[in-house]
Amino acid sequence: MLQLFGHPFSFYTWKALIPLYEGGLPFTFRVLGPEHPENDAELQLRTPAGKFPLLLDGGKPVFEATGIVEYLAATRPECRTLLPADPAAAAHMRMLDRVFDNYVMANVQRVVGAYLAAPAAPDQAVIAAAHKDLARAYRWLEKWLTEEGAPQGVTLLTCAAAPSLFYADWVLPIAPEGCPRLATWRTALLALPAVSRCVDDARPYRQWFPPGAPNPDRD
Ligand SMILES: N[C@@H](CCC(=O)N[C@@H](CS)C(=O)NCC(=O)O)C(=O)O
Repeated sequence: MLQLFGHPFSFYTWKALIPLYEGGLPFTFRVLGPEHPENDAELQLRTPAGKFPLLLDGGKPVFEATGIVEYLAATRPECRTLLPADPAAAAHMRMLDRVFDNYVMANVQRVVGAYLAAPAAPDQAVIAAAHKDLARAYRWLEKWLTEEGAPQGVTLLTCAAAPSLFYADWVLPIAPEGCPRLATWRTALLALPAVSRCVDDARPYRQWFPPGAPNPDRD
């Protein structure tokens, strides 16, 4: 039986949950938090940095969200289509996966980090720099979508893009006037059953989002 260590509100946990849900794979969700100290103890023991998600397949630990998606694609027939069979297409998808972690999610984390460090007076210079870099990533993604079109199916790209664009839009809204394709793609991603399940399961925790969650009537 697979075991996933993570939290329903964590974007990198979503990245691992999406392929599990999409593939209909049975797993035990070992939620992290003060109510389950034993889960945190095991996470600390099994991972190099204590970061989540962590997947346990029997006794085998698999960490880094992308590593988990890759592992599921390699070991579970239900997940084989997460990566293209063609090696060049797979390499292209892996490159795009890095764009979402390094230039979308990392900038969301910079803003979140500024609020965690000083909730009442977050460093405005840090926030402005993160917004600038995020806006640049949005422009690049809009151009990419114009050239290549919105990706189809549930793949590694879905696992990377859906959580990062979900939270990025909370930090710096993706303006439909400036980035219409990106805004439309985000909406389409959130409508995928595996993704909407993550969004719904995270609703009770929205007040935890350090910069403040948007109006509850929009995702
Ligand atoms: N590179 C890691 C990043 C994971 C990560 O930053 N996870 C966050 C939760 S979304 C975390 O563990 N935060 C707690 C910490 O940094 O101690 C991955 O892709 O899995």
